[in-house]
Amino acid sequence: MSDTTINTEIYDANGYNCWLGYHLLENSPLKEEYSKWASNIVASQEDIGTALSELKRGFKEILGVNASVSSRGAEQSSYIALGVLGRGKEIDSYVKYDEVVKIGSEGYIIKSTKTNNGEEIVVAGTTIKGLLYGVFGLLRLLQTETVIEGILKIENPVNMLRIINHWDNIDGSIERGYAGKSIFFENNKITQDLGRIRDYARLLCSVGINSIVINNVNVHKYESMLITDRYLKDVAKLALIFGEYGIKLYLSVNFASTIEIGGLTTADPLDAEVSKWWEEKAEEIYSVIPDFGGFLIKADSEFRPGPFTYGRTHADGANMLAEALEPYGGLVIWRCFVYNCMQDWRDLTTDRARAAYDNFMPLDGLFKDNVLLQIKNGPMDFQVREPVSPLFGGLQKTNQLLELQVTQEYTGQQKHLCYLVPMWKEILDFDTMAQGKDTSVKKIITGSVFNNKLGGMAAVTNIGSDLNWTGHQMAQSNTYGYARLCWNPDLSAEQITDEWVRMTYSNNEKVVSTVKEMLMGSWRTYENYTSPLGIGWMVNPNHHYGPNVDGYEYDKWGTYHRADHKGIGVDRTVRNGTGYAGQYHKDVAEIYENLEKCPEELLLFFHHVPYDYRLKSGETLLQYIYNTHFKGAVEVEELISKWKSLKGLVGEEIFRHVLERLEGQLEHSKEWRDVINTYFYRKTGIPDEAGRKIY
Ligand code: GCV
Repeated sequence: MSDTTINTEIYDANGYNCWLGYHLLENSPLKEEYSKWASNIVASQEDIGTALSELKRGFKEILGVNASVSSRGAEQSSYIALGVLGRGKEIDSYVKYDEVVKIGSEGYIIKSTKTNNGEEIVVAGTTIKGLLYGVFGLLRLLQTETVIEGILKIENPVNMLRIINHWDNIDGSIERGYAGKSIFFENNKITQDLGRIRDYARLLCSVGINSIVINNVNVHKYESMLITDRYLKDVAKLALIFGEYGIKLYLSVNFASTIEIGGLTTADPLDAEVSKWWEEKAEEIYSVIPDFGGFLIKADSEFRPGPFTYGRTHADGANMLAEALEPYGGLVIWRCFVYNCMQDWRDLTTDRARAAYDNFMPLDGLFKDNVLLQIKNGPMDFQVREPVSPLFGGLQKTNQLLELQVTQEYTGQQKHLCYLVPMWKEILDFDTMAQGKDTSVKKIITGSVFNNKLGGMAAVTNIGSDLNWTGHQMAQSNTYGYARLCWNPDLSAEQITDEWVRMTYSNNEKVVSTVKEMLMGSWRTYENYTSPLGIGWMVNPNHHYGPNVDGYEYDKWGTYHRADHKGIGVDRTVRNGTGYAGQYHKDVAEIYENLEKCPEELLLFFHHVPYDYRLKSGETLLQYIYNTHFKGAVEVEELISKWKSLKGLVGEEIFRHVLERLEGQLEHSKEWRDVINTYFYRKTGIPDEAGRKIY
């Protein structure tokens, strides 16, 4: 906790500890079982202090046990042994050879063995980081009241890079932040509240995050200075704290830093002076932060500079930076969110959806080994529903990261409950067919399908300085869920949700089933009352909150949806439209191309459809829009009554806070319903078949 003089009860009551709130198991029959071995910790390695103290803290808070620590186990009847494998027989003797070989550098084993006079539990990794993950893994089992007796659990993260991106500005503001100010920056300075940073690091580590980018991808003048001596020492302090929890720190950099802060007149990646400047910069950074992760770059996008200015490619730009970082093992993460935001949306021959693929496919295979391309999940911009980017399955010779958005820019800005794990599962499971059936996104990003050296996931965080970190306390579930999917994208949404509810609120079955139901349906509910069938946007300009069908700021003509009095939707077919559907593998393209085969939830993304078109349900398109918008608002009412049924079963303050947010959501969902329905009623003149009043 950041300040020990602050009343910790207020922190607890508001959800500051998130899923590490560690409720005391009161009536659980398992408590006694756990407590037998949890009272005696056997650990002798000197550098495992963080893992040890986390374990002790967990036992104290979950079981009420003050564990004693000793260096020998055999004397006690039951005990838990803790350590890094490969450092001598004290810990190695607990783990068999065929088990050890299955534990990767970030993996762990949790094993329970019955002995003559008790039970022996072992938690071990092959590295300190793996051991830490093991400790949090064990505590998760306790928190969710899982039987440990007889367990043999070997876990390794599926994705190599599990990254959090902050869009924090150095003045303390956060681009698309809905939970207060930055926890890193304040008034152009780096925070001195390192206690909070430490709390954050342990939260992230507990769910397996191993990389963090602390500043916004839109790097302006001041942010450029983060890689100068004005800030580097303070950045190093943050890096040290994250390092203790196995997390590497990265920085977003301005592609034109040579001009912004370097005194050069060019940022041409093929200019010798420019590459020399970056080489020296890399040397300087690594001399202060030896464990520095690397750079994240947004180039040639939304007014950010990039290699196009010099007639160079993005491979030229990325590789120049990659060469500078290579001697230190640093990585360049290069975003594919490159498009012309000044495009004229009335011009039917340009289609923003095509941009990432058109820009990056020709470069496949031209990037250095320490470059990764970071690709947004969809071709547009984190809309409530989009198809998966065709770069997944398209790119084969390039390291790739999937970029998701945890912060709810277009999904209710943490004023609305919108649990995104079900959406992310669909994205990860999407079959690109690139190498026949079962070439899913989740496989591609591990690097295993195309033998890429690096891969993983990144997401824009929803974290800020609010006491509960995420504004809407329930939005913590999105942070948790994202991280758990990075660790293992095969986990089901149900399991992740179950864990989160149990760890955050309680193991009370009514709480578990009710909150799970609320979370699992909330994305669909949000979609119901907002933008239908993949058409996207429909938001107010700039801040992107609230309904405005023609409002998207980059389309001042209000034409992106191609709505007129007869129909709506964008024809992206190869046959008649923008040709975007043809960017997918032919088996997928064929489905999107074909009006009858196209998944209905993406109908308007791929096709221009008349309002009287009949959907599979038998409803006309127009009636579907009316129906879902009425339904969405009703579903929010149901969310409220579900939550109210938990009064007395969750903490009072959290109960009040969530209820308040849900009531706000109800008002806004009605506004959405009315604005969207009225828009289409006015366009078509056709009333609702059920005779409901459209305002
Ligand atoms: C950081 C969208 C957001 C921008 C964001 C951009 C990006 O356009 O509205 O705020 O900029 O995506 O991902 O770079």
